[in-house]
Amino acid sequence: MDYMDSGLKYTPGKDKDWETGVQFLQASDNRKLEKKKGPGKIGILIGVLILAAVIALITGLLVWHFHFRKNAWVKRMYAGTMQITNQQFIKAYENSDSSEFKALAKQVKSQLKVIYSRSPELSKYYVDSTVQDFSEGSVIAYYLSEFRVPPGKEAAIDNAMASVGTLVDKGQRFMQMPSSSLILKDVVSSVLDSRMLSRSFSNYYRFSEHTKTNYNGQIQSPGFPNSPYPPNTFMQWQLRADPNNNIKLEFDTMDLEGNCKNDFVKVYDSLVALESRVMKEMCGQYSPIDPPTFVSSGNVMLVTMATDDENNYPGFRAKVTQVQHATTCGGQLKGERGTFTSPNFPNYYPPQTSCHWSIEVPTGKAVKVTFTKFLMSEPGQTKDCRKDYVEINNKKVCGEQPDQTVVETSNTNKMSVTFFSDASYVNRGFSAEFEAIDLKDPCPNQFQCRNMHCINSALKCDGWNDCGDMSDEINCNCKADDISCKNGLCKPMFWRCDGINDCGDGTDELNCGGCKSGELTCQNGKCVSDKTHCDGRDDCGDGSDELNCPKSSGVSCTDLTFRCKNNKCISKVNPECDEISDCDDGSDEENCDCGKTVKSARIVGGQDAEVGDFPWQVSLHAKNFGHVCGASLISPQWLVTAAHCVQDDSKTRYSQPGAWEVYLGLHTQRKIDGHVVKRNLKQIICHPNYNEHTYDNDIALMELDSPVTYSNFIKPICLPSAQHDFPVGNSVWITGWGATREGGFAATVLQKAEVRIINGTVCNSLMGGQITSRMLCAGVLSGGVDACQGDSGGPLSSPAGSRMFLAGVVSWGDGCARRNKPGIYTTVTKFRAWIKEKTGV
Ligand code: 4AZ
Repeated sequence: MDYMDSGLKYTPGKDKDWETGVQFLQASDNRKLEKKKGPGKIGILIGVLILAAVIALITGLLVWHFHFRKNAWVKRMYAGTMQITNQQFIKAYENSDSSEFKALAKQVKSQLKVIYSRSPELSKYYVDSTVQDFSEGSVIAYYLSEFRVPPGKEAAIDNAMASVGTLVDKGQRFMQMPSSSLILKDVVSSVLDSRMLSRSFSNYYRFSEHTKTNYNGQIQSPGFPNSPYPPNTFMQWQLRADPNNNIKLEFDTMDLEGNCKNDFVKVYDSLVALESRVMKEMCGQYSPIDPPTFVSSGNVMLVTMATDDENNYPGFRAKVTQVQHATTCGGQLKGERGTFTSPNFPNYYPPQTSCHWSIEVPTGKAVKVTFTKFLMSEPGQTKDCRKDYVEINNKKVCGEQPDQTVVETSNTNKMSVTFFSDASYVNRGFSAEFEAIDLKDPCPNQFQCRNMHCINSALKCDGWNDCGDMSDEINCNCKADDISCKNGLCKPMFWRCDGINDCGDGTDELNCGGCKSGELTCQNGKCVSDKTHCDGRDDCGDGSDELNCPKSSGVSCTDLTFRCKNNKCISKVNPECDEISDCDDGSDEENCDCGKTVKSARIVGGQDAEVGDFPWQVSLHAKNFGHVCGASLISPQWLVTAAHCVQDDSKTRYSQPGAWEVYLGLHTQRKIDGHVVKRNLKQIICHPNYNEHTYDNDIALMELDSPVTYSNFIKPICLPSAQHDFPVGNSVWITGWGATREGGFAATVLQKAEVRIINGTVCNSLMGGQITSRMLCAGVLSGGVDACQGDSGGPLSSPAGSRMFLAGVVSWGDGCARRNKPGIYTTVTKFRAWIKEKTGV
C-alpha cells in the first residue's frame, strides 16, 4: 500500500499502464498485416500470414518484455494546484462527498487530461488524476496526477510537468475552448516527495480542521503524549481558516527521530503536498524555549508526517488558530533611531510576502541600519539571492549572517529596505536597528570599522577581530610586547609557540625551538624522525608518534592510546562515542547515551542559555540558603562537582549530604516548573588529595538519594576517557548561575559563554606558576568572558561531533573576566579512573 492507495481519496487504476502497452503493440501489428495483404495462392498467403503474425507476436512480446514490462515502469506522482477563475467557492466544495465537489472535480480531471494530452511526453505516460480539495480564491483546486514512466524518463517528465503552467496559458490563449471550460491560472505542479511514496506504509491517517475566530484547535501525532507515534504510518492534517485569514501553527513539542530520512514532519502552504510550497521540514527535537511557529500566506495549510518501522519518538503537538491576514507590512520609520523586524519575528515569516520600509532620519544626518539577527537561509538558495532576501542600498542580502555583521549606511537622510519571501521554505527572518549618524563622524569617540561598526578604540590592534572584518587589526604598529606577524597583524606575546597559527601566516609559531624538517614533534616535545610515525614502536616515549595511524586497532598500549574493554588498544584520538565503532568489541561506543541536547533554536539573544541547552547542568542549593555551586550530571544517580564546594566552614557542614538540595532540569532560579526535578543527596565523595590552599585535585562526587529519569531537560554529559584530547584553541562552553561580573550578583537565568582552551605553559606563566597538570585553563585573554563566583563545580562542556564531553569542572581564577587571567578548571581526564572506581560510571 502507498500514499495514494491509502483510503485517502485517490486509488489509481492498477492495470492502466499495462493496457497502454498492449494497445501500442496492437497498432503496429495491424500495420504489418495490412502491408502483407495481396494476391497469390491462398495456402501461401495463409502461411505467410501466420509466419508474419508469429514474428510480430514474438517481436511484440520481446519488446514488451524488455521495455514495457509493468514492473520496470516507475510510478511517478505529482502534486498540483490551479486557480479556477470562472468559478466561485461554495461551502459544499469543502466536502468531498458533496455532489458539487464531485461535479467540479470531474471537470478538473477531464481538463487535466486534455492539458497533458497536448504534451507528447506527458500524454504517453499519464495514468490518472484525482482532486484532493478546493479552497477559496476564486476556486483553488489541489490534485494529484499519476504517471507510469519507463526508467530513465523521469527527468523528462519532471521537466514537462514543471512547464505545465505555460502549456495551460498557451492553450487558453490560442485554442478554441468550449464555453463551459474552466478558466485556469497559476497551474503549478511538482513531483511528490519520494519518501511519501516509496515505502510501504501500513497505516494512513487523514485529519481536517477548520479554525474559527477565538477558537484554539490542536493537532498532534497519534498517541501523543502518552505513547510514541506509530511505525510505518503516513499522516496528514488539512487545515483551513475563514477567507481573509491565515493559519497560525504553533508547535509546543517536536520530538522525532533525528534522521529525516526515517521520520519527518513537513508543513506546506497548500492543501496538497506540493514541494514548491513546502514551508519547513522537521525531524529530531526542537528546543521548547523557541518552538517553531508558522503562518500561512493564504487560508490553508497542510501538515504531513511519515514514519518508518523503527525508533518511534513522542511526536509533536501544535496549536492551530486563525489570524487576520495582515494586508501590509513595512511602513514609514522616522526619527533618530528605531527598530524593525521581518513579519512575525522571531517566529517564521509567511511565504510569498513582501514588505517595504522607508526610513527617514533628520535632515543633514545619514541612516545606519544594523541587522542584529539575520536568518533567511533556505534550501536551494543561490549566491545572488534568487529566493528569500532583504534588499538594502540596492544590494540583496540572503542566507544566514552572524549577528551584527550586516550593516549598511546611506549617503542621504533616507534609506529603503525591502523584505521578500518566495513561495517555498521560510525562516525566522531578521531584526534590525536604524540610527541617525553624522557622515563626517559616524563613530564619535570610537574606532570606525570598515564594515561601519563602531568599537571601543582600545580594542584596535589588540590581536582580536572585534570589528568582524579584521579592519581593527590591520595597519597596526605592534607594541614591544606584541608579536609582529609578517602579514602586519599584532598578536599578544602569550600566543607565541602555543601550537596555534594565530597570525594566520604562521609567524607566531616560527623559531619555537621545535623539530627540524623531516622530524616529528612528539607531544612531550621530543623530536623523532618522521619515518618512525606509525612504525609500531613508541619512539617518542609517550606514544604520540603512534597516534592516528592507518592501522589503528591492536596497537601497543601507551598512555595516549584508547584501551578497549577487551584490553586491546587503538591509536585513534578521541574514539569514544564518536558514532564509529573502532574497538573490535565495540566498547568505544558503549555507554554513549550522553552529551546530546535538543536542537537549539539559535534565537534567544544575550548570554542566557536556552532551555535544554545544557541538560547536565545542576544547581546545588545549600538548605535554607539557595544556589551555591554548580555540578554536572554523569549518570542517573551521580554528579561531578568541585571539592571546594563541599568544604565545611564555621557555620555550615557542606561536606555532609544533608546540607544540600539538588535541582536538575532548572533554567531559572526559583522557577520550579514541570521540567525541574529536586533530589537530596545520599553521599558526597571528596577527592582525597584535594588541596584547599592550591585548589589542586578540586573535584568531588555526589550520589543522589534516588535516580532521575532523563528528559529533554535532564541528560548526562559524556565523561572523557583518560586519553581524551582537548586541543588548545578549541572552543568550549562555560555555564552557571554565578555572578555576572566580579563582585556582582548571581544570575537568575542560566548563563552560557564560549571560551577557548589555553595552552598550559602560557597559562602557568600568566597565573604566576600556580597551574598543575590537574588544572586546565580556558578563557578569552582579552577579558570580558569567564566563570565567576557561584559557577564553581559546574561543567566546562566541550563539543565533539554531536555530543558534549566534560572537559573540566569550574574551579578558581584570579578575579573574574580580567584581561590575561583565564578561568581555571579541574582536568576531568586525570580523574577518569577515580570516577569509575567510586561510581561505576
Ligand atoms: C568562584 O569563586 C570562582 N574566574 C569561580 C571561577 C572563577 C573565579 C571565581 C574564574 O567560585
